[in-house]
Amino acid sequence: EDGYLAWLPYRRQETKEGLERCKAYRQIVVAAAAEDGGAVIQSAAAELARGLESLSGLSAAVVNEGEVPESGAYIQLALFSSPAAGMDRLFPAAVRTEIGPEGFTMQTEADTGRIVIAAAAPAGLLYGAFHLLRLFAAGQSVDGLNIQENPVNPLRMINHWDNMDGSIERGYAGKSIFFENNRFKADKQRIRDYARLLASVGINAVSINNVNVHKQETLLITEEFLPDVAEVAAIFREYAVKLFLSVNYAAPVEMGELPTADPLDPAVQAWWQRRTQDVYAAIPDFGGYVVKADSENRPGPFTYGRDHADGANMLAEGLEPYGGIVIWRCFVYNCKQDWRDRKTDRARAAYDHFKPLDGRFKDNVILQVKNGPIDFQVREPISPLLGAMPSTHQVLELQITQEYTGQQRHLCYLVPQWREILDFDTHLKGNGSTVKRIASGELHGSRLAGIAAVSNIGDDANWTGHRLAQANLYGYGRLTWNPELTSSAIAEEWIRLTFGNGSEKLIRTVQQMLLDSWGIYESYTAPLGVGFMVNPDHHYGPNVEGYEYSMWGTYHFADWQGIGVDRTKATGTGYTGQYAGPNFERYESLETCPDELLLFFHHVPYTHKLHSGKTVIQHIYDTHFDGAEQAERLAAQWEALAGSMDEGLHRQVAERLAEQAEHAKEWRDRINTYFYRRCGIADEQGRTIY
Ligand code: BDP
Repeated sequence: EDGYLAWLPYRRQETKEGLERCKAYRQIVVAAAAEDGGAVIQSAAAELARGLESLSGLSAAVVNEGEVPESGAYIQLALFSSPAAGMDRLFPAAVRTEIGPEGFTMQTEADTGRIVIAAAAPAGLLYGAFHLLRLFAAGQSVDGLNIQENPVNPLRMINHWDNMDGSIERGYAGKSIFFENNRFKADKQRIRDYARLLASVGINAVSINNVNVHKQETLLITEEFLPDVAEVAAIFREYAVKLFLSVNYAAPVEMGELPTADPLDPAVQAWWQRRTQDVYAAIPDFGGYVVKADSENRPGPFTYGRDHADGANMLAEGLEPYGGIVIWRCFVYNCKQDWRDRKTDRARAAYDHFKPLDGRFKDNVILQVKNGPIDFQVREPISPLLGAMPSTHQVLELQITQEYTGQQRHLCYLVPQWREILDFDTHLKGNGSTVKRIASGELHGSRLAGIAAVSNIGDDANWTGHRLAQANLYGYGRLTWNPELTSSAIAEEWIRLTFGNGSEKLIRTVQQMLLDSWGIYESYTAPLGVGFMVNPDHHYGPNVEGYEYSMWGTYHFADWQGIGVDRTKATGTGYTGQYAGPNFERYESLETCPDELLLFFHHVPYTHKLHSGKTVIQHIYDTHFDGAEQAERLAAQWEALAGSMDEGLHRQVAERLAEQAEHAKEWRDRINTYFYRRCGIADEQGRTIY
């Protein structure tokens, strides 16, 4: 089993009851006129038929109203506006007003058993169809359903960092599914299958090329490639996913058409308007542009003495007539800093650059803010910029691809981390000003809001390299739809869909492995929130001083006496001052700073006592010995599942877990040895430190 079907294999139902249920619902009726967004509704119906066919082992079909048996169960997809029988009774006005443009409601009619999925618009029917399929696949009863669902986040996006040569920046699962040899791939089947996966977890937007836009990708908005882009957009459209492109801020210059990219130059403005017009001529529902500007050597408005608002607004103007948006990234910092300068703090940069611009952005600009102030580390505080610009739209940026969390060779289920991020209280508008309320747009009443995340897929047979890393893509979608879902519930859903319901032992074991994995990874890598300690460039594996004397601004300042970055207002870089009241106080003071972030905020001696009662150095030793042991335990837990799943699938994951266990020992020894030699303090338990 190669894993290509991911969480949609729709395995034959294991129980008699489950099987009977799926057999009963093999007819799908569409009650909507063809002009009502036909393609998406067709996808919804086709998915139901395909799923039920596979779950029941019998053929299933989409039939006309007239072909439906008078009695008996079937599934009906209906827009509120459609004339289907009984709609007013099943979905009275009070219910309909609760359902947003992408939401759905679903009911089982008591007397007939008919399940009606109803929505205001086609996308809702698609999400409802996948929701119902999840229930069938999990072997749950569908009697008496009465469900109302709306996605919490308006924008639920995936960012691809794919290059047209086929490579993927920070990709750990093969090559691009979109591009090869500087062109689009001819075979689009894989893109179609990907669109299904995305829609099945509620993703509604995708950008297909890297934020670092090189020469070739600059041409994506030209006549050379727009027909291909349009073809891909059409595939996604059938699954209600909007297509975006990353653009090169200096495109007019790069393409040799203008001498400048100054956003205030009328020729530059006209250039972008013309290009944007071409894009919309090819793709009328194009989403907009994703922009990384003035960041890590990318061009931007700074070159012309302009600021980010000038830059973003210029692009926004071109998109405005078509309803398009600019997603402007806030990952802006000095990547050529002097490592000897302790006062320049990369963590401060996004807030310092963007906060003063609040209120200056056009209404079709969204700022995209990474979850932490540095760069997707296993542990970081929440970016203080999130929510700090009440008059500006923002989306939260997460990283599904495991750049710093084991690169899909180590197991690291990231949903618990994302839950923590979303549940974090910024206190910006009093208690309860959580990141999830900022992301959803609710806290500041933002029209545009949501979550974007960097993709973890490639053309590996199973999409994600590590089969269990599929749970991160699945979990990202589900959590973005509803941030109240728990990490463990999402894990269980994914396991049941992926492996079936046959073995309770398998379900519980894999669930526990997933839930433990983030903590395990954290325990054998960089300690107490200090971050990095990875090999430069590719970022895999331990290298304690890999970035310590470089220009990237990611330092830990370990010496023979202590370690950590003083980011306090009192004596350090003042970064803590970017947080609202209670968070500022909590991080500023050594007494209240949480252990797991201690070294992010404070420089302390190795003998400093944590709240746990341990010294920093003993904590480092203990967590690293323990983490390596637990990585071995993961492998053993998986081993015990041999025989309860497809052999090839079992072997593939077993190999990765074995590598992880080995590699965790290397992490343990490199970190422990480094600190032991620096400070000379022995491990209380006398374990081997080289
Ligand atoms: C870092 C990656 C780099 C990206 C950059 C970004 O190492 O490859 O280009 O973020 O987000 O995590 O732009």
